[in-house]
Amino acid sequence: MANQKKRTADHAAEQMLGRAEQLGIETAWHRWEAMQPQCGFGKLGLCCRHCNMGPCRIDPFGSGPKMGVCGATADTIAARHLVRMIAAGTAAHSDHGRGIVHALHMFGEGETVDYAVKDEAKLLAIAAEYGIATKGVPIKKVAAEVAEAAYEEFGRQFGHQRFAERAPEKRRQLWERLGVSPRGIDREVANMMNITLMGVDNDYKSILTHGIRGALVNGWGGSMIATEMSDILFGGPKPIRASVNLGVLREDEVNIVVHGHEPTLSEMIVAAAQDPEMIALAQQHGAKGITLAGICCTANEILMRHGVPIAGNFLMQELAILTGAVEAMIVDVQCVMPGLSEVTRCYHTKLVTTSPKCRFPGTDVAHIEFDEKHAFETAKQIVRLAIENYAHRDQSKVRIPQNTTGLVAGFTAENAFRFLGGHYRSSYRPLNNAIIEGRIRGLAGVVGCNNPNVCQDQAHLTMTRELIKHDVLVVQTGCAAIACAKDGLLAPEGAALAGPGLREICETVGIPPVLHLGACVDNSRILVALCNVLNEGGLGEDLSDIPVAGAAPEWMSEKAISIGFYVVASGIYTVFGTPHPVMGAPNVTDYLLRGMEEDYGATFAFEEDPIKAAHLMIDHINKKRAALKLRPMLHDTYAETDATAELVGV
Ligand code: SF4
Ligand code: MSK
Repeated sequence: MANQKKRTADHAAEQMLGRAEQLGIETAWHRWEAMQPQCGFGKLGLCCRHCNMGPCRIDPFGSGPKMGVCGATADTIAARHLVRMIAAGTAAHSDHGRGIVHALHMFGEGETVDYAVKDEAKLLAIAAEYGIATKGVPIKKVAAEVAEAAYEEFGRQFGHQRFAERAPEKRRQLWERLGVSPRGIDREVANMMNITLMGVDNDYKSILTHGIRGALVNGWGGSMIATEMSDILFGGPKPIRASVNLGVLREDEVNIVVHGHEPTLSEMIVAAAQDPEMIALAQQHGAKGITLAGICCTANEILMRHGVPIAGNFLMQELAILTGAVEAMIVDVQCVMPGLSEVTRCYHTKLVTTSPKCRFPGTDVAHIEFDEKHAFETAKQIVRLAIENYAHRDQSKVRIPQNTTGLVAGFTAENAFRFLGGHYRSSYRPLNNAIIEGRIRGLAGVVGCNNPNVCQDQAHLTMTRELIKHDVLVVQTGCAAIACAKDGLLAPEGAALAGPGLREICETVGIPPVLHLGACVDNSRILVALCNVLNEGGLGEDLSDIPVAGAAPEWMSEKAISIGFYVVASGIYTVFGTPHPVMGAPNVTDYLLRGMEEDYGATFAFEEDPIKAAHLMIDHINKKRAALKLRPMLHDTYAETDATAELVGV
């Protein structure tokens, strides 16, 4: 296979792809290449299978059909499909949140001894926000009541999400006016599925409006609940050092990789892997110890709370198995590739599914169902299985790339920007002042997945380097954060690549120029952080006033579509790398790229070139700076050097 360089910017991934080809093992990259050319109708959003009169497809260019059998136009078809993507993304993040609430409730009711409240201050703060009395009330009872109040957000029949009240007054009024204040979580998901049924909503703009409300219920509901309840149960993250990339796996230890999203499982696996009984058992089996590493957002969850190393991001799940050194890959839900079982069949690696929501066909995948009541025992059972599998490892097949990079993770809306003021000025004031005075140009959130349709990590790295070079402080979540961690941008030394204003601040305070804010659900931390920026004063009255932009340069998941919509509907301009599947629908495309400005004060942009995308973001940030009448940048590198950027990793 030619052109390996273009498949990934990561040298460890490149080595493992070579290994895959040597052994004739297929990965997502190979399957993507075999899939070319991919369906043009699908890419443009012009095919529909919503009823049995179809499937239908619209001919965007020639004299073929311009309507489905039912009469649906390109705009109706594309809008319906996009909103079903939002529904899936919102459902995924929100069900994750529901799982954490369930664990908190079980703790409160005394039904599990494996979980406890690790952040009492946050529990009390959320209780106050929910209007729950706490004075003299035992902590377990408070936990149960907070969990019950959070459950109500899912089934809410009246009013709107309580966390949506965190949004600035102006934004909430706008949402009310446009009819998109997010109501009950389950209601919004059901509503999106209903209105996109054949013969319900046929007006593209009305369909999109339902979708926007369904996305807002994710950002200001399901995801925010997931983040807040996780902090209560597992502790609010604090800055912590760790390392990343496949080199974190050890030749002489039992390697366990945990992959998926929900920390209820991964937290227990961390505890089990550190249990002296388990370590002794590993030694009895001839290993020096146990190495636990993560993939995808589960990796981010246990990285930010425990410093557990990360093996890689989304596209590296199969490559981790290809090292030949993984005794067990433990998965729960989301972003778990069906192709994993094919790769594990070539090795001794045991694939362990743990959720009734995520099963694989066949008998060679172990299913050990995880529940909150027996959480630690189940985690130990899984770790034991991995240890016993060490004897089956064929050392002649082991190839672990030696690549690792250091990083600092564990920033939150509560702690991230306080570091800018050091211990003595613990507020958002230093951040706001740095923006106002022109040392920091603005903020950017670069988030999202990997996708073999672009060179792995390259867009994340190129865009992020370009942004920090021009004094934009970047925050990240998900696989984007892992990509930049592998490149060293999440280490304090990454400040050497920042523009003069940002570099000076990072070096003074000792933070990286790119802050890791957690998993995909933790994009809610970015919303809260931006509300704190507004509350601090001096940068406008609404989220759309702040010099900030978002991006998902390598998006893959439907969750990214849901995130994108709640971010734009919150007033933040957002650039996606590859377009949403709507480009064959002229009115839908026009609304996303232009029309949303009038309604929400922000739009999407689609730009595959990460340098051009970064410049779109910087131009937007500059426009917002000008509207706020902020001072010119102290050192305006952008004006001087905007043509000098280069793609990273080719
Ligand atoms: Fe075709 Fe309309 Fe049925 Fe879609 S809903 S498959 S466009 S007939
Ligand atoms: S894990 S949703 S590939 S960021 Fe959250 Fe990564 Fe995207 Fe999954």
